[in-house]
Amino acid sequence: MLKITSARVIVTCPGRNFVTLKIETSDGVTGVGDATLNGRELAVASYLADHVVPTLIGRDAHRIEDIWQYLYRGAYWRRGPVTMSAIAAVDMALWDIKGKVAGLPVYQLLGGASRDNVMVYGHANGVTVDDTIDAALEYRDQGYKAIRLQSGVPGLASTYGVSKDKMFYEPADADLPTENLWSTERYLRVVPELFAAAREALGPDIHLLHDVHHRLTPIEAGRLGKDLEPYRPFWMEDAVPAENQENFRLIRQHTTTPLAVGEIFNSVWDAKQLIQEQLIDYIRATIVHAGGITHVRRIASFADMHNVRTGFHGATDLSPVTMAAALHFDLSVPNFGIQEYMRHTSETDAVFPHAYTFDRGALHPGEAPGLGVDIDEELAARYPYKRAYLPVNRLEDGSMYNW
Ligand code: EZ4
Ligand code: CO
Repeated sequence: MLKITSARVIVTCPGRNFVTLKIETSDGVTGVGDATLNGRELAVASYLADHVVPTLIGRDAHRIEDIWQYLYRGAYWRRGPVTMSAIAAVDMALWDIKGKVAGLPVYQLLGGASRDNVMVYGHANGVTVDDTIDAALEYRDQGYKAIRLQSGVPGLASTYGVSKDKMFYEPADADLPTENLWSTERYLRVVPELFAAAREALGPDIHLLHDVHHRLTPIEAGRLGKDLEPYRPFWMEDAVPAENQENFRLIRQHTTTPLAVGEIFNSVWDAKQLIQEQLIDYIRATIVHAGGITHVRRIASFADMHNVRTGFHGATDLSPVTMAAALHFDLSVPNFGIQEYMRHTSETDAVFPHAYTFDRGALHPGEAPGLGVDIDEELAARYPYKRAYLPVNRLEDGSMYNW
């Protein structure tokens, strides 16, 4: 038995906030897990420190599945982003420990590599269509095979996905939520223009992606999907909020543009109908917000049975610990589609030294035992938590809308 002797929650802000769990065992082997929930970080930190950690001490770190079930069923209150991020952190740390004890990278424990490396997509954005195309050309020159395109919308001061900084995009940018304005009509005019220009500038071989970020109704999404069809997008993401999974039927009836959804899902139940009825093509549920490696394995196997592939979330609020875990998973899972990749700042990379590497549009998790990522606690302590919120969104008449 490999006893869990301690578990610490570390909150740090090397440019942005991260919540990390570090588990220690009787043999001195340690593991790390990510528990970051953007804009609600301290809720998960408390869930872990106050309610999960006391129940972990003395348990066998090797019993990953049993501990997962203990934390999920044993809480009585199932699911939800706070609970599932906390469970994910424990789960990632235990896989890290198991890999270190075995002397193997986690992808080997998951069945070994199904591919040579993990195709990622980068984020090209700009205030205008032309700026966005310039940014996309830079990504292509760096070797990216897939690029997400987001441009500003004429008449709107700011919108999701458009950054002041070309290298980094960080939406949680203020200690109280920033207010954005939204107009569906203006937006629906600009996106087809953006894709027409991008196809022309980038040629037929580059995969082009777009994130609607929950802004449309199903019929509007159907129309946008149809308008984009001539430019062969890789996917249209989060076209509508997905509380109502049936909404995707209507979108499907109107377009052959592939659909991706799920970065805010916490469990397989959030996607059950979407997957079972093949209403989507890519599931974006990711390790940290959907219960860890143990649970995304279930989601991915269920998706595989229905010809749905993975396309995990990989924005900057997913720490290098989640990125490492995702890459081990992506390398091994049979029905992999693509992995999102937004570069972390050098401050973040220094706090989380990692074995994964980028080469011409693809990432590889590396061969270090476990997840191949750690947290430099001394350095982390130099960056205290700083409250930061995601923006909120309003329509032009002042009504609250989805951000
Ligand atoms: O807005 O991760 O596809 N990526 C995204 C992200 C999300 C942030 C929210 O924390 O939609 O940019
Ligand atoms: Co998204």
